[in-house]
This record gives sequence, C-alpha cells and structure tokens, in this order.
Amino acid sequence: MGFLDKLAFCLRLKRRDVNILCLGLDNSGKSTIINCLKPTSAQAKDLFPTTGFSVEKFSTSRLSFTVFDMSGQGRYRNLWEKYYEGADAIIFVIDCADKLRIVVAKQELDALLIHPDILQRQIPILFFANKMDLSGALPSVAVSQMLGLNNIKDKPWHICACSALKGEGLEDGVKWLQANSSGR
Ligand code: G3D
Repeated sequence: MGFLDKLAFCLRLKRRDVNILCLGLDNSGKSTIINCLKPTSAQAKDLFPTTGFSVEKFSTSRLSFTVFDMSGQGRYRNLWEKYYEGADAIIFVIDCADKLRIVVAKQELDALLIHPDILQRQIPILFFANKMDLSGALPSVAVSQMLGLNNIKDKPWHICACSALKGEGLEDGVKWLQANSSGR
C-alpha cells in the first residue's frame, strides 16, 4: 500500500473525496514530492496549460490532489484562489536552500492564511521543509521561525524536514496528515 492509499484508508472516507492542495513557490520541490507520493495508477491532467499557469490535478481512489506554483508575482492569483474553497488539507512546500525566496514564500503564506476561504477554517497545513540534503539548507526550526508558524493559532499545522529527492521525511508528514485530517 502506497503513502496515499494508507492516507485514504486511515481517513476512512466512505462518501467523498478529500481535496489536498499542494502549494509553494516554483522549484520548491512540489512535483518531486507528489511524484514520490502518488501511485502510478493515479490519473494526472494539466489544466490551463496555455495560460502560463499550470495546475496539475490527480486523484487516487479517495484523494484528490491539486498542485500549483504560487509564483509569478501573483499574476495568476485569481486562478489559484478558486481552489481554496474546496480544500480539506494543504501541503506547503519550502525550498530550505533558497534562503532569499523564503521571504517570498512567507508573503504567499500570509496571503493564503488571511484569504476568506481559508481564514478561521480548521484546515490542517503540512509544511514540507524540503531539500535538506543540500549543504546550505536551513534547519526546519529556522524555517519555521522565518515563516512565523507559531502565529498560526486557528488551524493545526506541522513542519516536517524532508528531502524529496531522496524520499526522506515524506512518510512522517503523511502520517501527521492522517492524524489531523478528517474530511468534511
Ligand atoms: P516544483 O514542482 O515545486 O516547481 P520540482 O519543483 O519538484 O520540479 O523540483 C525543482 C528542482 O528541485 C528539481 O531539479 C528537483 O530535482 C529538485 N529537488 C526537488 N526536491 C529536492 C530535494 O529534496 N533535494 C534536492 N537537492 N533537489 C530537489 P531540476 O534540476 O530537475 O530542476
């Protein structure tokens, strides 16, 4: 049983899919993480491929994933924000070796957290502090401080150090999501 099948099983979702958004800046490692997680049987399709804003969606038997970049100076913000409402959980990926752009990631995170479709919802957020295999990578504690995660009081969150390239640390994060997601 793969990570996602285990997650679906543990969520015991009998009636509806769970929608998980996987967000982060471009190059943070979202695709690499998702490719580690998704079973080969998952069906993937790209939406809006011609607008410059690419959304990947794929689903397993009970989980539906939507993956996109929060980049491009917010040019496509109105396109990506429409996915917030249906989200049951968020995976937010950070490139811990790209210290300069952690500031940009924080700006996007802050905008996400005050969005009306996210604010005051008990939606769990799993932060993957990625690229830990790189020598200059900041430790997850430092990333957590830079992102101000301790200020998130209204929803469960967890930060998990990982190296998607090596497939390390991902299972811990999925286990946390299992424990903190319930669907709606
Ligand atoms: P994105 O989907 O968020 O845009 P990708 O990011 O998954 O496409 O990853 C961007 C680049 O970072 C890729 O390198 C990928 O191999 C690399 N990467 C992803 N995760 C890790 C990691 O944990 N460690 C290291 N060292 N690299 C990682 P390329 O060279 O293909 O652009």
